[in-house]
Amino acid sequence: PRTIYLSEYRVPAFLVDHVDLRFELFEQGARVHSTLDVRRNPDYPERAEHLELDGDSLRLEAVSLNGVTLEADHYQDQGDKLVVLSVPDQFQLTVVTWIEPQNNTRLEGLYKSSGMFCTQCEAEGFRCITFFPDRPDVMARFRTRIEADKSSYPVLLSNGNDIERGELADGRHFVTWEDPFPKPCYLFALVAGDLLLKQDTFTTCSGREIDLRIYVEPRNATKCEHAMDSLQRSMRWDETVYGREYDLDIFMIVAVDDFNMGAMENKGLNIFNSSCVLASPETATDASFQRIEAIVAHEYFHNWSGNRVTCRDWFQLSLKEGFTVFRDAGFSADMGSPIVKRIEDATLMRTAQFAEDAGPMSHPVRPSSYMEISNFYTLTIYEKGAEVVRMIHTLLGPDLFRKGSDLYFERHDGQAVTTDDFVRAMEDASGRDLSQFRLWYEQAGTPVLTVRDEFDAEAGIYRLSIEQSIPDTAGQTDKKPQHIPFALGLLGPDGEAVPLRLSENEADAPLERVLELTEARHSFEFHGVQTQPVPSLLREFSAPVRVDYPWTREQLLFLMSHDSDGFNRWDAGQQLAVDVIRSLMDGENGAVDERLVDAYRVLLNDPALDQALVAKMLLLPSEAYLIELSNDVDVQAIHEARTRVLDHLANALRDDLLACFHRNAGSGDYQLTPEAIAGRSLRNTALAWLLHIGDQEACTLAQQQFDVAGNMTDRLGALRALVNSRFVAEREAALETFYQCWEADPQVVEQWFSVQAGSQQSGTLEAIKALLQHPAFDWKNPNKVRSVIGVFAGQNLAQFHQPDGSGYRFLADQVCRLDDSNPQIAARLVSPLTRWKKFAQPYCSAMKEALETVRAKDGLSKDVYEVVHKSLR
Ligand code: B3K
Ligand code: ZN
Repeated sequence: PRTIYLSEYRVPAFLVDHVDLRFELFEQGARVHSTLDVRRNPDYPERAEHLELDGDSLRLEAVSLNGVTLEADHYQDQGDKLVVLSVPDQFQLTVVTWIEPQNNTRLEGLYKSSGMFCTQCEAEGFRCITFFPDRPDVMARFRTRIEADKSSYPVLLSNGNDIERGELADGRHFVTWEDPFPKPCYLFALVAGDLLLKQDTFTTCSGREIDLRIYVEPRNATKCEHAMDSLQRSMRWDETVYGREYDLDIFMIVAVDDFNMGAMENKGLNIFNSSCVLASPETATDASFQRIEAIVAHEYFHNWSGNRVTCRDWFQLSLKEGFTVFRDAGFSADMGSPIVKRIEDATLMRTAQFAEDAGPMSHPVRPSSYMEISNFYTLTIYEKGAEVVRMIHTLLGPDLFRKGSDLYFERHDGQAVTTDDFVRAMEDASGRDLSQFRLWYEQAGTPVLTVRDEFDAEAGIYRLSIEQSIPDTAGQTDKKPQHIPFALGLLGPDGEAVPLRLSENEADAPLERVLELTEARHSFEFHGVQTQPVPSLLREFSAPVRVDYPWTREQLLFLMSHDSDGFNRWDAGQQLAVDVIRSLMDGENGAVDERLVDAYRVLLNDPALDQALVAKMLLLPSEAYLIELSNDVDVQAIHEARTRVLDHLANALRDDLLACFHRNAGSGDYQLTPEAIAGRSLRNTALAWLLHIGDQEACTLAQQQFDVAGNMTDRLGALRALVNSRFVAEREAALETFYQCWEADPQVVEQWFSVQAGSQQSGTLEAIKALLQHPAFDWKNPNKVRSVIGVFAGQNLAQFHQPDGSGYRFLADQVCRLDDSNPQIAARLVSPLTRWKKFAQPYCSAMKEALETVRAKDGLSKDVYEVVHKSLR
């Protein structure tokens, strides 16, 4: 496969002003008539003789230019390109193609999912529908006419407004849609099916009434309320916080079962993975409610950050994704608990994005090359990209940031632009120089800040030295220092905030500062400090960096109970737990530090603490995070040490956990407030810990909760606790009952698969293989594949990393199998194997061997090829 480079970017040779599409949909295939109004791009440096259009898996039926059918010697059908020879300066080109949506298992372009037609065009799926300049800087107005059998496909949807509909012969009908906004073809969408409509309205800030529609399969009629509610709140929030009003008269969401990603922001017609839109308290957990709220918001926010202002090329993907993730994070924080949201985001960064940044697929937020763009929808583009925008927000402050975003939207409305354009708007609006800051977009790798301090009691000076270094990553060495906002505070002996005087007589010194690091080495002096303070570093995770500071356990315990920054209280608890777990791995048979037990006891018993924060603080660092922090990783050793700490805590705190369980019994009705969510989380954590140590009383409580729970969070919490316990008979009975009860609901069955695939007890390789044979498992449905294979290989680390390599061979086999039907999913699944260099023997060699078997497969897709080759080199 060919590598594409950012440096090769050229403006398009031809522009398309208007696209007229006509789809004839049949069971045995679809005929697509496409008429393009094309003209030469005046900005293209030379005169291009021929027009080149992209295509993929298309059967070409006819080509005509200005209404005249072209003879075969006037064009070349090269399969992935249609070249129309010697074209005039301006013309109309009509292309007719035949495609087979019913056989499309890649789920890119036009395909069928549970009987309905739907599309996914980002990044390069439109070329699977018709020949077109499939690049985001070609923006056109689309008119789309859809024709299909009326009884099977009563609902026919595309972008924009429906302007005409009518009957056709043979029981067929048509609807024509027109989208007044020019857009790149990756935002095109079409849906045809027998769908139920849930409708509501939204009145915009300027008083326009928007018709909001959610289309689902009829059986899902009762699961749309939360998505509708989330949509309305997102629309209001974007008006209030960013001044962005919705621009069409209709906004539609369609839920489809087979979908590679979470959702897609097609103009006016968002298409969602069912699991990211459908929810009811009986069937969805708190986590899915929150996920749905965030994704509905994310896709809605794209209407401005992505659609009105789009990307010039796919190297700029983070322009829309990083910014939109930043926006949806702000929304989620405002809708729930900001601390919890920040903890979740920082956890994802530190466990998964840092790992990506240190692995073979590492790339900058703005990559400079790729083979397959689908492989670059990564945590780096999305989450690190959002952190980069967040740092701009921190450096500018909220008001100048808003001025910057207003300028960005105004200056670039209707354009396809670059991350650099985004930064320039921020600079122009604020007057700040972000030239060094731009390195965040260009350099891959996670900066390491080495922080050391000393206290000069006599002079009353506390000195902090900070050194930054950025590790070498795949293809990038000798990096320059980056511009890092570093938030900190100092705590005095009673936990009080110490004023941060950077000069001797500074009056009204702040209690928290954001230091701006720009050099490889800085030192700061804080004056007028009476006693040795405890530093609170990188508050709220003010930059996506690692901090190396020689913490003592006393300091961490102190921060855990005194830091005014809730995030750092949580972080201190994590560091302490990491330290305790690691010391068990180093020293043979060391005992668990009783101070950790005491700290957890306080958390469990002090009702004055923010319970949402407590619920997070009680969760021990995950195995994935512990692995990320280590080199030459022995997974089983990490698993055993972590399990020992968990055992010890659960035994020592048994009564406190039971009390916590009962105290958080919850009231009857299901609420989604941070308090209610925290209560359920605490209750289920307590249950899980107690079942972990085989507590009989807790087993009975779990069975009761499983039977009577009025919501899925508690029911699944009980099931998960049982499944992870040694109560075999109870576990099997609960799994059986659960399936019987929910087998008709795909979203619930996915959770049922996940619980088993993630289990320490039943999630063994044999059990996983059995799940693949289960009648509810479906290789063509990405959610099912993810809920079994993805969860096993990506989350059940102790079971996946078998010293004999059986877990790895299993994964390699499944990747090869999926590579033929759905390469995008296959390329994502292979990722746990790509980190082989990080692991100790025998894991390391066995992982590498498994990767080599994937590499040896015949006809490997470009997607998997790129990941496997980069990992083995
Ligand atoms: N923009 C889509 C991602 C589509 C990826 C296709 N391979 C979802 C989102 O980020 O909103
Ligand atoms: Zn997005």
